Amino acid sequence: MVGLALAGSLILAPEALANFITPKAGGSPNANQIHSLYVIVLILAGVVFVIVEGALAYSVFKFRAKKNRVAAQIHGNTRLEIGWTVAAALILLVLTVVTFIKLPSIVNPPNSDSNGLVLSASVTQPTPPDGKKLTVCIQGRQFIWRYTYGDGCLNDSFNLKLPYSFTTMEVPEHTTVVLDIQSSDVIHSWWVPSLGGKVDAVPGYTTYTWFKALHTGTFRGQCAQLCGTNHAAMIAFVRVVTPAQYQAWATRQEQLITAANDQVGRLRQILTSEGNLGS
Ligand SMILES: [Cu+2]
Repeated sequence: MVGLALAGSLILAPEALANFITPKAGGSPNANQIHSLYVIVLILAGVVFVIVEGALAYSVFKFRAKKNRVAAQIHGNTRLEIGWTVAAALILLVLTVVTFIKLPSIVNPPNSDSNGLVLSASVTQPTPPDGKKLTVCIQGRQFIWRYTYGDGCLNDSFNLKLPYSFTTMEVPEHTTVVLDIQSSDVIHSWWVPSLGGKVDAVPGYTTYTWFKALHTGTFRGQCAQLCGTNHAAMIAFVRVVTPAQYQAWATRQEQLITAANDQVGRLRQILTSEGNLGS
């Protein structure tokens, strides 16, 4: 019955169980590939489960102990034993081949769509075939995510006055977004399930992943590595907007940052002229 229920749930309710027994997907091609690989493995495992448990249940019933009968003493069945050994090896072979066929589409970023937005063309990080992408640097710190947008965000974001934001990442749809991930304190883990795999933010290293949002909307994520007392509050949102909306947002952020810097500069001047600020 358990086997039948499992098989039934596999066949009948992919929607209802979409986020229950399989990974989230739908936001980015790599997330979709991870999802379909998971489903292939799950179905194969389900078939094996039903066959093995079915044979077990059948045998327990068919050959149950009966009064006044002596059990047959048999040695085994060579053909059967070779058969299930070969079958198991074949299943592993199929899973290996399918996995290696799918891996490149999970690991390597594809080109942006023609209606996407292309902001940079650098070749130092994982890069789509045409080299065009939006780079976003992610910095994990106790207990918030910081995002800096654009080429040079890893080393020179301050001088370049690149736009930045916290907690909510703003990105254009149909655009390949390559993420450079770092941490300033302990190990964190970047994970927005609908947009692909989970990648650790490790102090002293830069790790990479990517996504290409298939449509606008807001996707939720969460630091997936216990990083301290406020780990549970370390949430992340990715807000996917149209390319035009993204550019307007980035321009506005740059203006706000420039205005804030000017204000600090003026305050510094006043304080210095009054002798209230040491040089
Ligand atoms: Cu964290």
